[in-house]
Amino acid sequence: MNTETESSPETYVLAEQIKVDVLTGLSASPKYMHSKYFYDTKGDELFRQIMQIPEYYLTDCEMEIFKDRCMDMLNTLSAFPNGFDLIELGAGDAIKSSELLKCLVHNDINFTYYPIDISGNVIQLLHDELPKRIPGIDLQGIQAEYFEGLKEVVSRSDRPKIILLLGANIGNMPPDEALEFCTLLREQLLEGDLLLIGFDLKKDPWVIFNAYNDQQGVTEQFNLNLLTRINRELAADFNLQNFRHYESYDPTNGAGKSYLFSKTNQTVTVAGEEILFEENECIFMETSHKYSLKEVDHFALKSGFEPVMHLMDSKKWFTDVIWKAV
Ligand code: AVJ
Repeated sequence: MNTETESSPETYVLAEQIKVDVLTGLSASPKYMHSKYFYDTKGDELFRQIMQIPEYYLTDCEMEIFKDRCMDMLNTLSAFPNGFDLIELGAGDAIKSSELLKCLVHNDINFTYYPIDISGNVIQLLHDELPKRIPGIDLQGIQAEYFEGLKEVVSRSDRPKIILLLGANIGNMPPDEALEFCTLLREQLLEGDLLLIGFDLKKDPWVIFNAYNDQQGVTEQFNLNLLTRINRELAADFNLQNFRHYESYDPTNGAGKSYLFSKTNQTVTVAGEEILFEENECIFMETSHKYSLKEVDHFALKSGFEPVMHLMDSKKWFTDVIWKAV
């Protein structure tokens, strides 16, 4: 499955959607884009590179949690004697969740793993690779957005659900949207179902700033790649040399934001429409919101969950929490 070359009905809908979203965002003031569109094949690869750069601590911290604490997770997660569905929203390469999956399989826990990802490329890779890494795994990948995919699983199976939302993916939403997201998620679940969710924590603001403003410039390439994608998919003519990345982090509220700004006055054509940029005008590309532990607990209670467990890395920079639907 490859969203760029396939011409199935779903791909057509996706193509229409990206066009509407991009034109809406570029006609707004300030201009913005949806960060979900970062992840085409090249974007997936650039994000894998981001996870390797020294400044991007999030992956290492969460990996440490999954390497060290799987048995603790397992005790809480294996509370369903007749098995469960383990649904990972935004599975990506599933490296972190693989630690947990291995642990569950080795302990003969009865479950089906449903990785859901917007990238068909990612789902294909998981189907090729995961059964080799974790023999015996019951795997059903779904290419979809989060709720679409979740509804699909609910229609296929009525077993209890455990949702994984790792990698601070929830950080891509501003707090009010994130809260609404958790509330909607809760509505898809039954009492007793579980959610294991990662939040990047507030910390030394320079550490956060540097994670999104790396020396090698991979984050800039990651942002610029969305313009390349738009050039290809929406017959646009962005000149990448005319845009630069800018990052901001506000330690008073935890809001990390990334932008591309126009280096000059210019006109760009996107899907037949002319978009004017003034010198230094910004496109708001992505939110990466940071929380305190207290805010995380508050989120659980406000969205219909009860916090069951907090797991943290040794630096206390990142947390994976387990919430129970009440
Ligand atoms: C995939 C949303 C967790 O916000 O940290 C990394 C994406 N963007 N560097 C994040 C990202 C720039 C990442 N998430």
